[in-house]
Amino acid sequence: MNAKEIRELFPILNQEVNGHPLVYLDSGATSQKPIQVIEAVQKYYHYDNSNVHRGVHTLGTRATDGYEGAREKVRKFIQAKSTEEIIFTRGTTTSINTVAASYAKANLSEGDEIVISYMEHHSNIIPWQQVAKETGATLKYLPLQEDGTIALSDVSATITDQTKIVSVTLVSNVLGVINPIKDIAKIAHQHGAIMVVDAAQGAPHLKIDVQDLDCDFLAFSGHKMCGPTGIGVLYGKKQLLENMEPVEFGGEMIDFVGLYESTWKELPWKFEGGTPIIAGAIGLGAAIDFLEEIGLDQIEAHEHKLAAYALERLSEVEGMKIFGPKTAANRAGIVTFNLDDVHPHDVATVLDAEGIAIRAGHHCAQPLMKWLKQSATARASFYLYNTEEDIDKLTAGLIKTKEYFSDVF
Ligand code: 7TS
Repeated sequence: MNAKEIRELFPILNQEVNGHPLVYLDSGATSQKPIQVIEAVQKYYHYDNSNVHRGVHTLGTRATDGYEGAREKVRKFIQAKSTEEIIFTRGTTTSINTVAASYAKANLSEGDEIVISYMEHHSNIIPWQQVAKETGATLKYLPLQEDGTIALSDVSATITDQTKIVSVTLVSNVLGVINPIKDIAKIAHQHGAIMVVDAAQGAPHLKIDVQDLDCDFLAFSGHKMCGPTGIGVLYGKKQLLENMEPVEFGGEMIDFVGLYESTWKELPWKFEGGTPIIAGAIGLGAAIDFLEEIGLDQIEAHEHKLAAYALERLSEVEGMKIFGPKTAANRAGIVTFNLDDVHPHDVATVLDAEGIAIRAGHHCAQPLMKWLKQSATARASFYLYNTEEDIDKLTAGLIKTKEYFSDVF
């Protein structure tokens, strides 16, 4: 299937916005959903809706099978050893907060270090700031090279025997950089630290093998990979999860409840307090089926091609400044830029009038904006349904924006 045929499977893309066919270039914020995912969620509510793990009735069994079936799909998708290692959460943010609140607060104390990088999303910064405040641990940043990439020599120089947690994004949501997680994990482990991976921008676009990466925790969100909002995943190595306390307490996660003491269910359910996100998990399972049918290799190659094409076309626009690596090598389908003195919000507004959706702002990465010496940037992010024609329209829209603002000033 080519990108045009894939696009046909996304009903939302078949519409006009402000009198122009929609060009959606904001998949980094959230992806659109194919008909298969929409129908899977609809079918669940239409025929199977029930609570899980409790009913002996038929609908309860169907809902449980759908929910637990989705867990197995996730396990296979990231090559985890066991479904005990797959915890459903609300998304990447909740997954990272779970590691911070449970593992980190129990295992860190004064003198310990947490290492993250300058390119992290706020969701992979603030939980660690909080851990540092509460435990007395020190938060350290991996520096970036001039093109925004991380050098392994800097990783080796930053991680020490005092480092207990290293948490880095697989793909930057601003620079599009793909980080050498496997190598970073190796260095972390040599110092006895654990490796946490923010895969919010990685899981939708790259084949992930948690055993090959040898990461200890990995977090991602369903909504950025064709699935519904409100569902995400925390992968954790069984041995670590077994020794961690739950973060949420209540129904679903207990084994026995006494008046003053209770015991927890086994993995993964001890981390899933309350009625879980059943429809979300089923939708995520359908999204995984969809992505695997197309093939993660094909998706990655397609985005890589689009990134290379976008770098080439956008460079034609006068006054264009593109951030991150100059070539598409080691880049996912994200291109962030600024156009001379035109504020990125103005760029996004003019493009919107042309039916083109991009993101403008700090992209929840204010430390990175500081490093880039920008208060805000514009970002185009691509997915499997985007085409070179979309990038041609973006380029034309940016030339128009530039002309418009040159006339104004
Ligand atoms: N980590 C990265 C690298 C992200 O890009 C995002 C969301 C998150 C974590 C948080 O994911 P959530 O699903 O829990 O919200 N990034 C973006 C973005 O780039 N634009 O909007 C959301």
